[in-house]
Amino acid sequence: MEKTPATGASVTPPPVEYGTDSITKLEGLEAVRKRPGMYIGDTMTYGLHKLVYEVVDNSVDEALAGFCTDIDVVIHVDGSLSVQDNGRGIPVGPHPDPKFKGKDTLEVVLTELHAGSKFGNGAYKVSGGLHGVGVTCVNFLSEWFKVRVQRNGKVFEQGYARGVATAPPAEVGTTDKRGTVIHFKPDSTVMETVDFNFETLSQRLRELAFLNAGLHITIRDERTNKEHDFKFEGGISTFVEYLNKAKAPLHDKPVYIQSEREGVSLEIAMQWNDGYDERIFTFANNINTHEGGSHLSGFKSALTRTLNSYAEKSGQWKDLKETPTGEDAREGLSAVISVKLANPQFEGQTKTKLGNSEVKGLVEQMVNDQLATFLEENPVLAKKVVAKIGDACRARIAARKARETVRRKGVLDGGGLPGKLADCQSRDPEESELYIVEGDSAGGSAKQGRDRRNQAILPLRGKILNVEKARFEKMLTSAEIVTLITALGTGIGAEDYDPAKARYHRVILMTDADVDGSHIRTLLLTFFYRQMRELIDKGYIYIAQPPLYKVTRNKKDLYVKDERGLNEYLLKAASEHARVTTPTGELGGAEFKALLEKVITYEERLEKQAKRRDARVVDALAQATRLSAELLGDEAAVEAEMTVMRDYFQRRMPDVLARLSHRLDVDPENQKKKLVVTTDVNGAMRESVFDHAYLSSPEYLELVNLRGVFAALGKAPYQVKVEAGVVTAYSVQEVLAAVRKDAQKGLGLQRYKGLGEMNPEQLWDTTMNPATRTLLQVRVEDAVESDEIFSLLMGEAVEPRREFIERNALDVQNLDI
Ligand code: 0RA
Repeated sequence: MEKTPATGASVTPPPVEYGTDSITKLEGLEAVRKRPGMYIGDTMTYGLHKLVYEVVDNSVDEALAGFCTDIDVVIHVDGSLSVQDNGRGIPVGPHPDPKFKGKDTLEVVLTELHAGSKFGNGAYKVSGGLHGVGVTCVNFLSEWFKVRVQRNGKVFEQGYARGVATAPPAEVGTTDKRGTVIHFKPDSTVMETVDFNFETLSQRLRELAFLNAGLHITIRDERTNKEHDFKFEGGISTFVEYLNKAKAPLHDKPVYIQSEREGVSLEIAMQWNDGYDERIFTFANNINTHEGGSHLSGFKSALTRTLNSYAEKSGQWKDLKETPTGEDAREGLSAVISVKLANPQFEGQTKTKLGNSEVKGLVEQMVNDQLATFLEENPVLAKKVVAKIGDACRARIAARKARETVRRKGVLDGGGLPGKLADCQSRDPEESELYIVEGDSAGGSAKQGRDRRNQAILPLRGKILNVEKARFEKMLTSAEIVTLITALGTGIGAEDYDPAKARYHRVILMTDADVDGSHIRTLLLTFFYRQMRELIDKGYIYIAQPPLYKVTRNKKDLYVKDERGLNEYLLKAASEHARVTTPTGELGGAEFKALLEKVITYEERLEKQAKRRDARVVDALAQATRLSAELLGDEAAVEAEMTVMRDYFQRRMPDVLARLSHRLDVDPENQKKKLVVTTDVNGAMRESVFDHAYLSSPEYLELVNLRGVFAALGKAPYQVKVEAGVVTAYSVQEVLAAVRKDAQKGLGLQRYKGLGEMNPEQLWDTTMNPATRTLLQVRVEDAVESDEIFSLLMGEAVEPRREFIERNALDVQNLDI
């Protein structure tokens, strides 16, 4: 087993004396590493996240089998990811099948494609879905892969490098827990993307928590300290309540249907709200079928039929001029459909459409039966729903009339372009851009500054109508909206809207960097999201990035996008002449700049950790002490380091020391010692916990590493030579501060408030010139979350909106609502 880990994208063929099973194993390894796309879809974002789902699916299978209640996913700062569960733990010990020649089961599971992970549990064991290749592929595609199993009172560990075991599984301790931790770092020599996306993972984990009632799933991103905690006792009914959270539901509890027929099991939860959107999420074997398919068609026809025949009998629709359509029945409906079946066929462009044709009829029958009964048994609810559908039908007829009137006036069908639009010369949508600009004055500058060949300008005055709160016909009475629709050329509404007619393939929102600007941007995005979703999906919608600062130096102007850019500029300017003298020598130029960048990184990382621990204590420990995970076990050594820490505070921050205490606790989780430091943070006593896990975590080790770099400079104080003279700095942070302060001297720094403050040339140079501008492309990564955010921010319900804003205070600070 002790082989050198393979380092390249492929693996050297094994020596001949290897047994046959080793050869198959290496063939598997080589095959996966040669063509990863065949196993995980692609080597970009999709495939990267697929790796995580493969691991999580194993844990979910443990939950489905009744052995696991908790799954914890962590994205680590070094780009690795871990998944911990409290399932049975992967079996350890010689594999019973003679085929594997007594090799450890753990290693078989992690190195045999298809052999290990499938122990035939559960009739619907297809949760891997598309590329159900299991954890083996993850191992093969990881630079390193570590597994830790708690099972039968013992703890086992094993490590791999690019799919090759670095040693056999080792027993490393005892435990009274069960479960598996898989920690891996995707291999950047085979994966094109290795940057995990917190939102993408959260969306899937949230879904899994909804689809598996009671399962507790958490995700934490140590790069940003974002975290989510999902547990839904009510399963998909809670999912639906969540979809309707920011809406006013028509009835209290979602309608819940559960049934099974001919090997297809069905679960549906649905609830109407008083809004106008239809949002139906469908799943087959826990996989989100974004493109719908036979389960969705079956549901739709049964819903329309059952409701229509119930309404006929009740006589509630007597006055209607037309029979309500399926769309009327689904107005304001939020629903989740989850089917489980033995051999799902996935079709469609993204292979997320359920193809099994027999499912349509089965779902239809099950919904017909159950929903008819439900309506009979719940007449109050049924009456409300039927009335709502009647309203939808009347509104649809009215909207058609309204649209016909507008169309007759020739506004919507390209009969003429709005007068406010300064169109471009090109008629080729592919190369044409539409800038939607806040305010007439910025609009004027943009018109003068643009490249009229392919850039069109549409100034909008003030706030546009909030389409989240308005019904369709009201929307068409808003002059700003009609102007916008006309300029875009797509038409609007179910019957007229055609995204293929878009006159521009880049629609760029250019608003001020203030509260009003971001409100207008949100209103515009709401409009596109609700009415022209395809334009977003096609990647046509962009947000312009006007600069936040103008820096003037030696009569030259420079535009800087944000805080970070400003920092970078200041460092560059300063390192041209600033130098620092330390006990080990003098630094200047690029070397000095590199050092300052490390100090900035250090400060940023420290800042991130401040939420959980007092940053001053973390800084002191990383800087002055030799505390480490290993040291925790040695009480005397910890006490010695505490003396060092106290001395550090005594010299620099005696006020912190005055209220500082510490103790060594035993962690009930693993019987290991942990250090708890109590400090006064703005008048409140706070505990900062330094346990084994934290002290061995990549984020702490990174701080220690950086501190090592700083320590190599020799002991402070340092002498910083800046233009103004020589400044004494007592820490690297003070060095940075001195340089920053110096760089700002003689600089004119202007913070732009509005686009209107820029003249046409400036606007062109900074924001509109394709050669120099940056644009943000608007994407909808998480339909559920976006839906919630739009509904919360722009909808009617006030309480959840406040809650949301409180929860996300930092992110939406400048959102005026
Ligand atoms: C093989 C067999 C059994 C469980 C597992 C694998 C297993 C794999 C993973 C991957 C992540 N978490 C996991 N948990 C379990 C069945 C074990 C038994 O029969 O005791």
